[in-house]
Formats: sequence, structure tokens, C-alpha cells
Amino acid sequence: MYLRIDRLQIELPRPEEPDPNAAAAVQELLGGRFGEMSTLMNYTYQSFNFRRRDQLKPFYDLIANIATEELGHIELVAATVNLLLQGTTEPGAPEEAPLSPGKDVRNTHHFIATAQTALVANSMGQPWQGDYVFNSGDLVLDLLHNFFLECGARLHKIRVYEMTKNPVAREMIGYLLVRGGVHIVAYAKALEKLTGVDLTKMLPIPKVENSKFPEARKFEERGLHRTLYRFSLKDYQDVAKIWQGTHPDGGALTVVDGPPEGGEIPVYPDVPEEFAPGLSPEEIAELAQRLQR
Ligand code: MN3
Repeated sequence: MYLRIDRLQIELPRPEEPDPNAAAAVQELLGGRFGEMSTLMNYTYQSFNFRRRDQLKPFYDLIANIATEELGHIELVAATVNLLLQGTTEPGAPEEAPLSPGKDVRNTHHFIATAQTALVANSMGQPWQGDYVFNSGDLVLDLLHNFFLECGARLHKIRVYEMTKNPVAREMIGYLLVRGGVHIVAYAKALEKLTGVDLTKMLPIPKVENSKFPEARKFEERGLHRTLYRFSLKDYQDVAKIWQGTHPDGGALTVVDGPPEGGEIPVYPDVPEEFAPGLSPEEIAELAQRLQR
């Protein structure tokens, strides 16, 4: 079962102006082959389908617990897309073509399909696919895949970072570079426990440290790259049997019980030119007042 907390994992800055083409690029980190939908669903199905959880519990706990963190990552990337799209169009009568700014940007689907919010698709508008999930049932192979997936995800985050200086996009990417780094080390540690092979000697992939990115560096200075959050009230305690010892940087690894403090989910304004949410401002205000009584 899942409990849900109505917060984002970090506070996102609010944009000063719309940036719909940055939103289109950021979509890769949500619904691309190496995006957060993929990490979420890979670890989710691997945990659903895990064999011999009774004897191999630390590995099960690690995969299931990271899956839960990934649920918050899709939430954070979706919020970033939504903020970047905000304000691209202005209200107007249909005959004035108020959605025309959406015609000349990279992803018209943001303007036609979702009223200027996130899509479950990549930066080219291709939908996320279930065959991005790899779940062979062989524990070493699945963990090796997860290590590879996180390194591929890191490469794509860095490339999207290199495509945009947008501060909202970069704040999200900086944080997720650090959290993805935790998952890379966690899967390497799990594979070392199983096989004796130390995959951390390959890192970083690609060959650039997170500390080269200012938005990632500030989270590392708070020790977040050595912290595994335990996303449960009392379960998944055995993550500590894998997340122990030292980080490749020499610092001590720690498990934090519970989620990060996080930040507020933005309130998205109505977009009358999209008929979203489909009520007039007066109707919204009247309804809010009636429901609060
Ligand atoms: Mn992630």
C-alpha cells in the first residue's frame, strides 16, 4: 500500500516567464526511456514480482523503497513542466486564436491535449512505454540493469541541463542528479554484496562529478548524496543492510527514517482559453466558499 504526502520533495523556484520549449526538453526526464516514469515502473514491478523476499529481504527492501522515492520524482518533474508552461498563452475569445503561441513551440500536444501541463511522454512527444520495464527475475541481472538505467538517466539529465539555463529546470535537475547518484551507489552496493564486484570504480558515468553543477553541489553540501530516505512509516528497515559503510567520496552513508521536508506544490491558475478547469472565476470562488461552509 502507499501513503501519500501532499508535498514536492524540494521547493521549486517560481518562474519569471514561460519557457515552453524548456518544458518540451524536460519531458524527456519524465516520460523518456531513461526518465522518472521508467525508474519508477522498473523498481515498482521488480518489487511486485520479487522472489524469496523472506530470505533476500535487504535487496527487496532497497528496490521497493527506491521505487517509492521515484513516485515523488515523477511528481517533481511534472511540476517543473507545469511551471515552465505557465503563462505561455493569454485569455481571449476563440476567434482571436488565443492558443496561437502553442502552434510555434516544440510540443503542440501541451496545448491541445493537456491544457498546458505534463504529458506521459518524452521530449519528442512519444508516449512512455511498458516495454521500458526490465524485470528478468534474475536478481543480479535486474540490479545490473537498474545500475545501467540510473547511469543512462544521469546522462540524459546532464544533457537536458546543457540545453537550458532555466532556473526551475536546473533546480529540479540538480536535485535529481544527487538523488539518482544515491541510487547508482545503492545498486552498486547491492551488487557488491551479491557478487563481490565493486562497480563504484566505474563512476561517475559520464565522467563529470555532480559537484560541477551548482544546483547539485548545494544539495551535496547538505549530505544528500550520502542519505537514503526510508519512505515508510515502519517498513523497509533492511535498506540499512545495504546502505552502510562509506560513499565513494569517503563520507559515511546514512539512512534517514522518513521523507525529506520538501516544498509546496504550486497552485496552477485557471486557463480560460483552454477551458480549464472549465468554470468561470466567479463559479470557482462561489464553489470554494460553499465547500468551506
Ligand atoms: Mn529518480
